[in-house]
Amino acid sequence: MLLAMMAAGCGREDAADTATAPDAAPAETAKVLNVYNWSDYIAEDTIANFEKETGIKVTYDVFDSNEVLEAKLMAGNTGYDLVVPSLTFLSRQIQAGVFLPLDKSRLQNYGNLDPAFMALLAQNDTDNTHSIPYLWGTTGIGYNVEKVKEALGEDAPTDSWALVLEPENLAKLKGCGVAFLDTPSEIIPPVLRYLGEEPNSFDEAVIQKAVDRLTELRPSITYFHSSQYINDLANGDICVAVGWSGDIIQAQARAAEAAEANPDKPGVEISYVIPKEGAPMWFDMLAIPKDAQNIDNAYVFLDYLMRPEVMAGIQNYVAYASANQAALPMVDQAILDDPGIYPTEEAKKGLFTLAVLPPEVDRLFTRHWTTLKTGQ
Ligand code: SPD
Repeated sequence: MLLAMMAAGCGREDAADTATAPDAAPAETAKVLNVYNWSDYIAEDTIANFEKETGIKVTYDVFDSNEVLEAKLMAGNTGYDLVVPSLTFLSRQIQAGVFLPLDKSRLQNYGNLDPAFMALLAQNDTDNTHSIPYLWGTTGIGYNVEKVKEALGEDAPTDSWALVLEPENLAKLKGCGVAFLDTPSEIIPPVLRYLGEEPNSFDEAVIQKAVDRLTELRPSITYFHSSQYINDLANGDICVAVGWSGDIIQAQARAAEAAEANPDKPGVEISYVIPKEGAPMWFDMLAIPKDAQNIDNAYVFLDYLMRPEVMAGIQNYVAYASANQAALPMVDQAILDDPGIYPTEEAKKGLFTLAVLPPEVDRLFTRHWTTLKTGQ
């Protein structure tokens, strides 16, 4: 199922161009929409084009961690009409009754979504009742090719988690700057996988092994942050980041643009790798909170996002994969061919999804994470 879903060209021949003008919002609805999405996760013109076409004014706020979004959702009254949790977080938020069931008859472009993908996602959102897939990606390693070579030599293990999870390697990279995502739910599983353990283990003793390794690595980690690494990699301020696929590919693009603009300055070459031991893959989902105030407008925006040309424009800008099969013919060939965005058959074998964490494991992760970051 996973493999079929990730075939870059899947369903391309069948892709129907179902682009349509969005429904106009009913006259009594305020022409506003409040969206809460991940940072660096939409094209420059997506919102402006939507506002121009519909007259709906969008307030667009950003976050960079599921934990932050979840805290708001669980507290209620977020003020948002559309939010974008990752699938595993969405799953427990559904259990908590946070989202509105979607009326698919209001989404004319729903048929653009790949059915194989939808079946996979239905494992966490039964019958795809509450959510629509936005973008998906992997968690891997971004690195500055030149600086890593300088620090670790020609044989640097750039295809392996050993690059960042072996303390002696990370100690050598410390001088040029190391960033890790600031989220235990994304970091503990790949550390466990590298250590030969079940990445989604809920066993305290097994989790402790990852924590011990991270504690050993801690003196070499410059910072934990889930978005700052894009610019820092692009500017050469750090040389390695454990981060999200598209974000690192955005760093690559920003570095290339800077090099073009300043041909006299030495350029920065960034690579993204899905380590050979395997890596997390994840799906970010669009959902409407139950207490949303502008539900009609949220539907109009959801349908707009599912138009092939809109989704392809987003993908071409943020370098992530989508589940919109009708968009594929409009996605740049460079994106479709990039193994960091659409993984190779070999890489797909090692990808794993993240588990929905029970509350006690979630609390354990948070406790370990605080100690790791603050030393207390
Ligand atoms: N800059 C946008 C990154 C989006 C990452 N989504 C993360 C999902 C993690 N499970």
